[in-house]
Amino acid sequence: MIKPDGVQRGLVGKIIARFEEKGLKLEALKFLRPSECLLHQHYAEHQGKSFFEPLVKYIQSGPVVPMVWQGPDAVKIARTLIGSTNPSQSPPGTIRGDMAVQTQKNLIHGSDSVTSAEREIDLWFDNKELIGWDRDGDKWVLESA
Ligand code: IDP
Repeated sequence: MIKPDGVQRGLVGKIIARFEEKGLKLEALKFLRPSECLLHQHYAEHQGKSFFEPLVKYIQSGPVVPMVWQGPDAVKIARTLIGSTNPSQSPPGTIRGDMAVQTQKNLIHGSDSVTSAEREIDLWFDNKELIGWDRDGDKWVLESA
């Protein structure tokens, strides 16, 4: 999910390009202002931490771009493309390493496991919004296509 700082800074296209260029396949995307209730569920694991309320307020401060990217090892690949939570410890070449400075405004959220990805996809999308499609170029990206 591209956070409000990514949208406000006009980085949506650049961030999406990183995932497309890597070879992951876009399965769903939308543009919305998330409710407080949705964010409380999304960040449930951080409830009670000092940064929780400021984090929810910041994510609610503007529209965000939730997306679903699909592919072999997609969660691992996406986390590598995104970089470390703290952009100052994120190497050049990563989204956070190249385009962000501090931990809270680190541009993008990425699911940290397949289980969280399934939970988060369910929170942010209806089943009918997930678009299954055949990508012609997959034979040049995937071993098995
Ligand atoms: P992640 O986004 O890299 O998976 P998490 O630990 O799940 O990192 O934290 C969720 C989000 O909460 C971070 O991306 C960041 O925006 C914010 N956050 C985490 N730790 C801090 C902190 O110590 N100060 C301010 N914001 C934080």
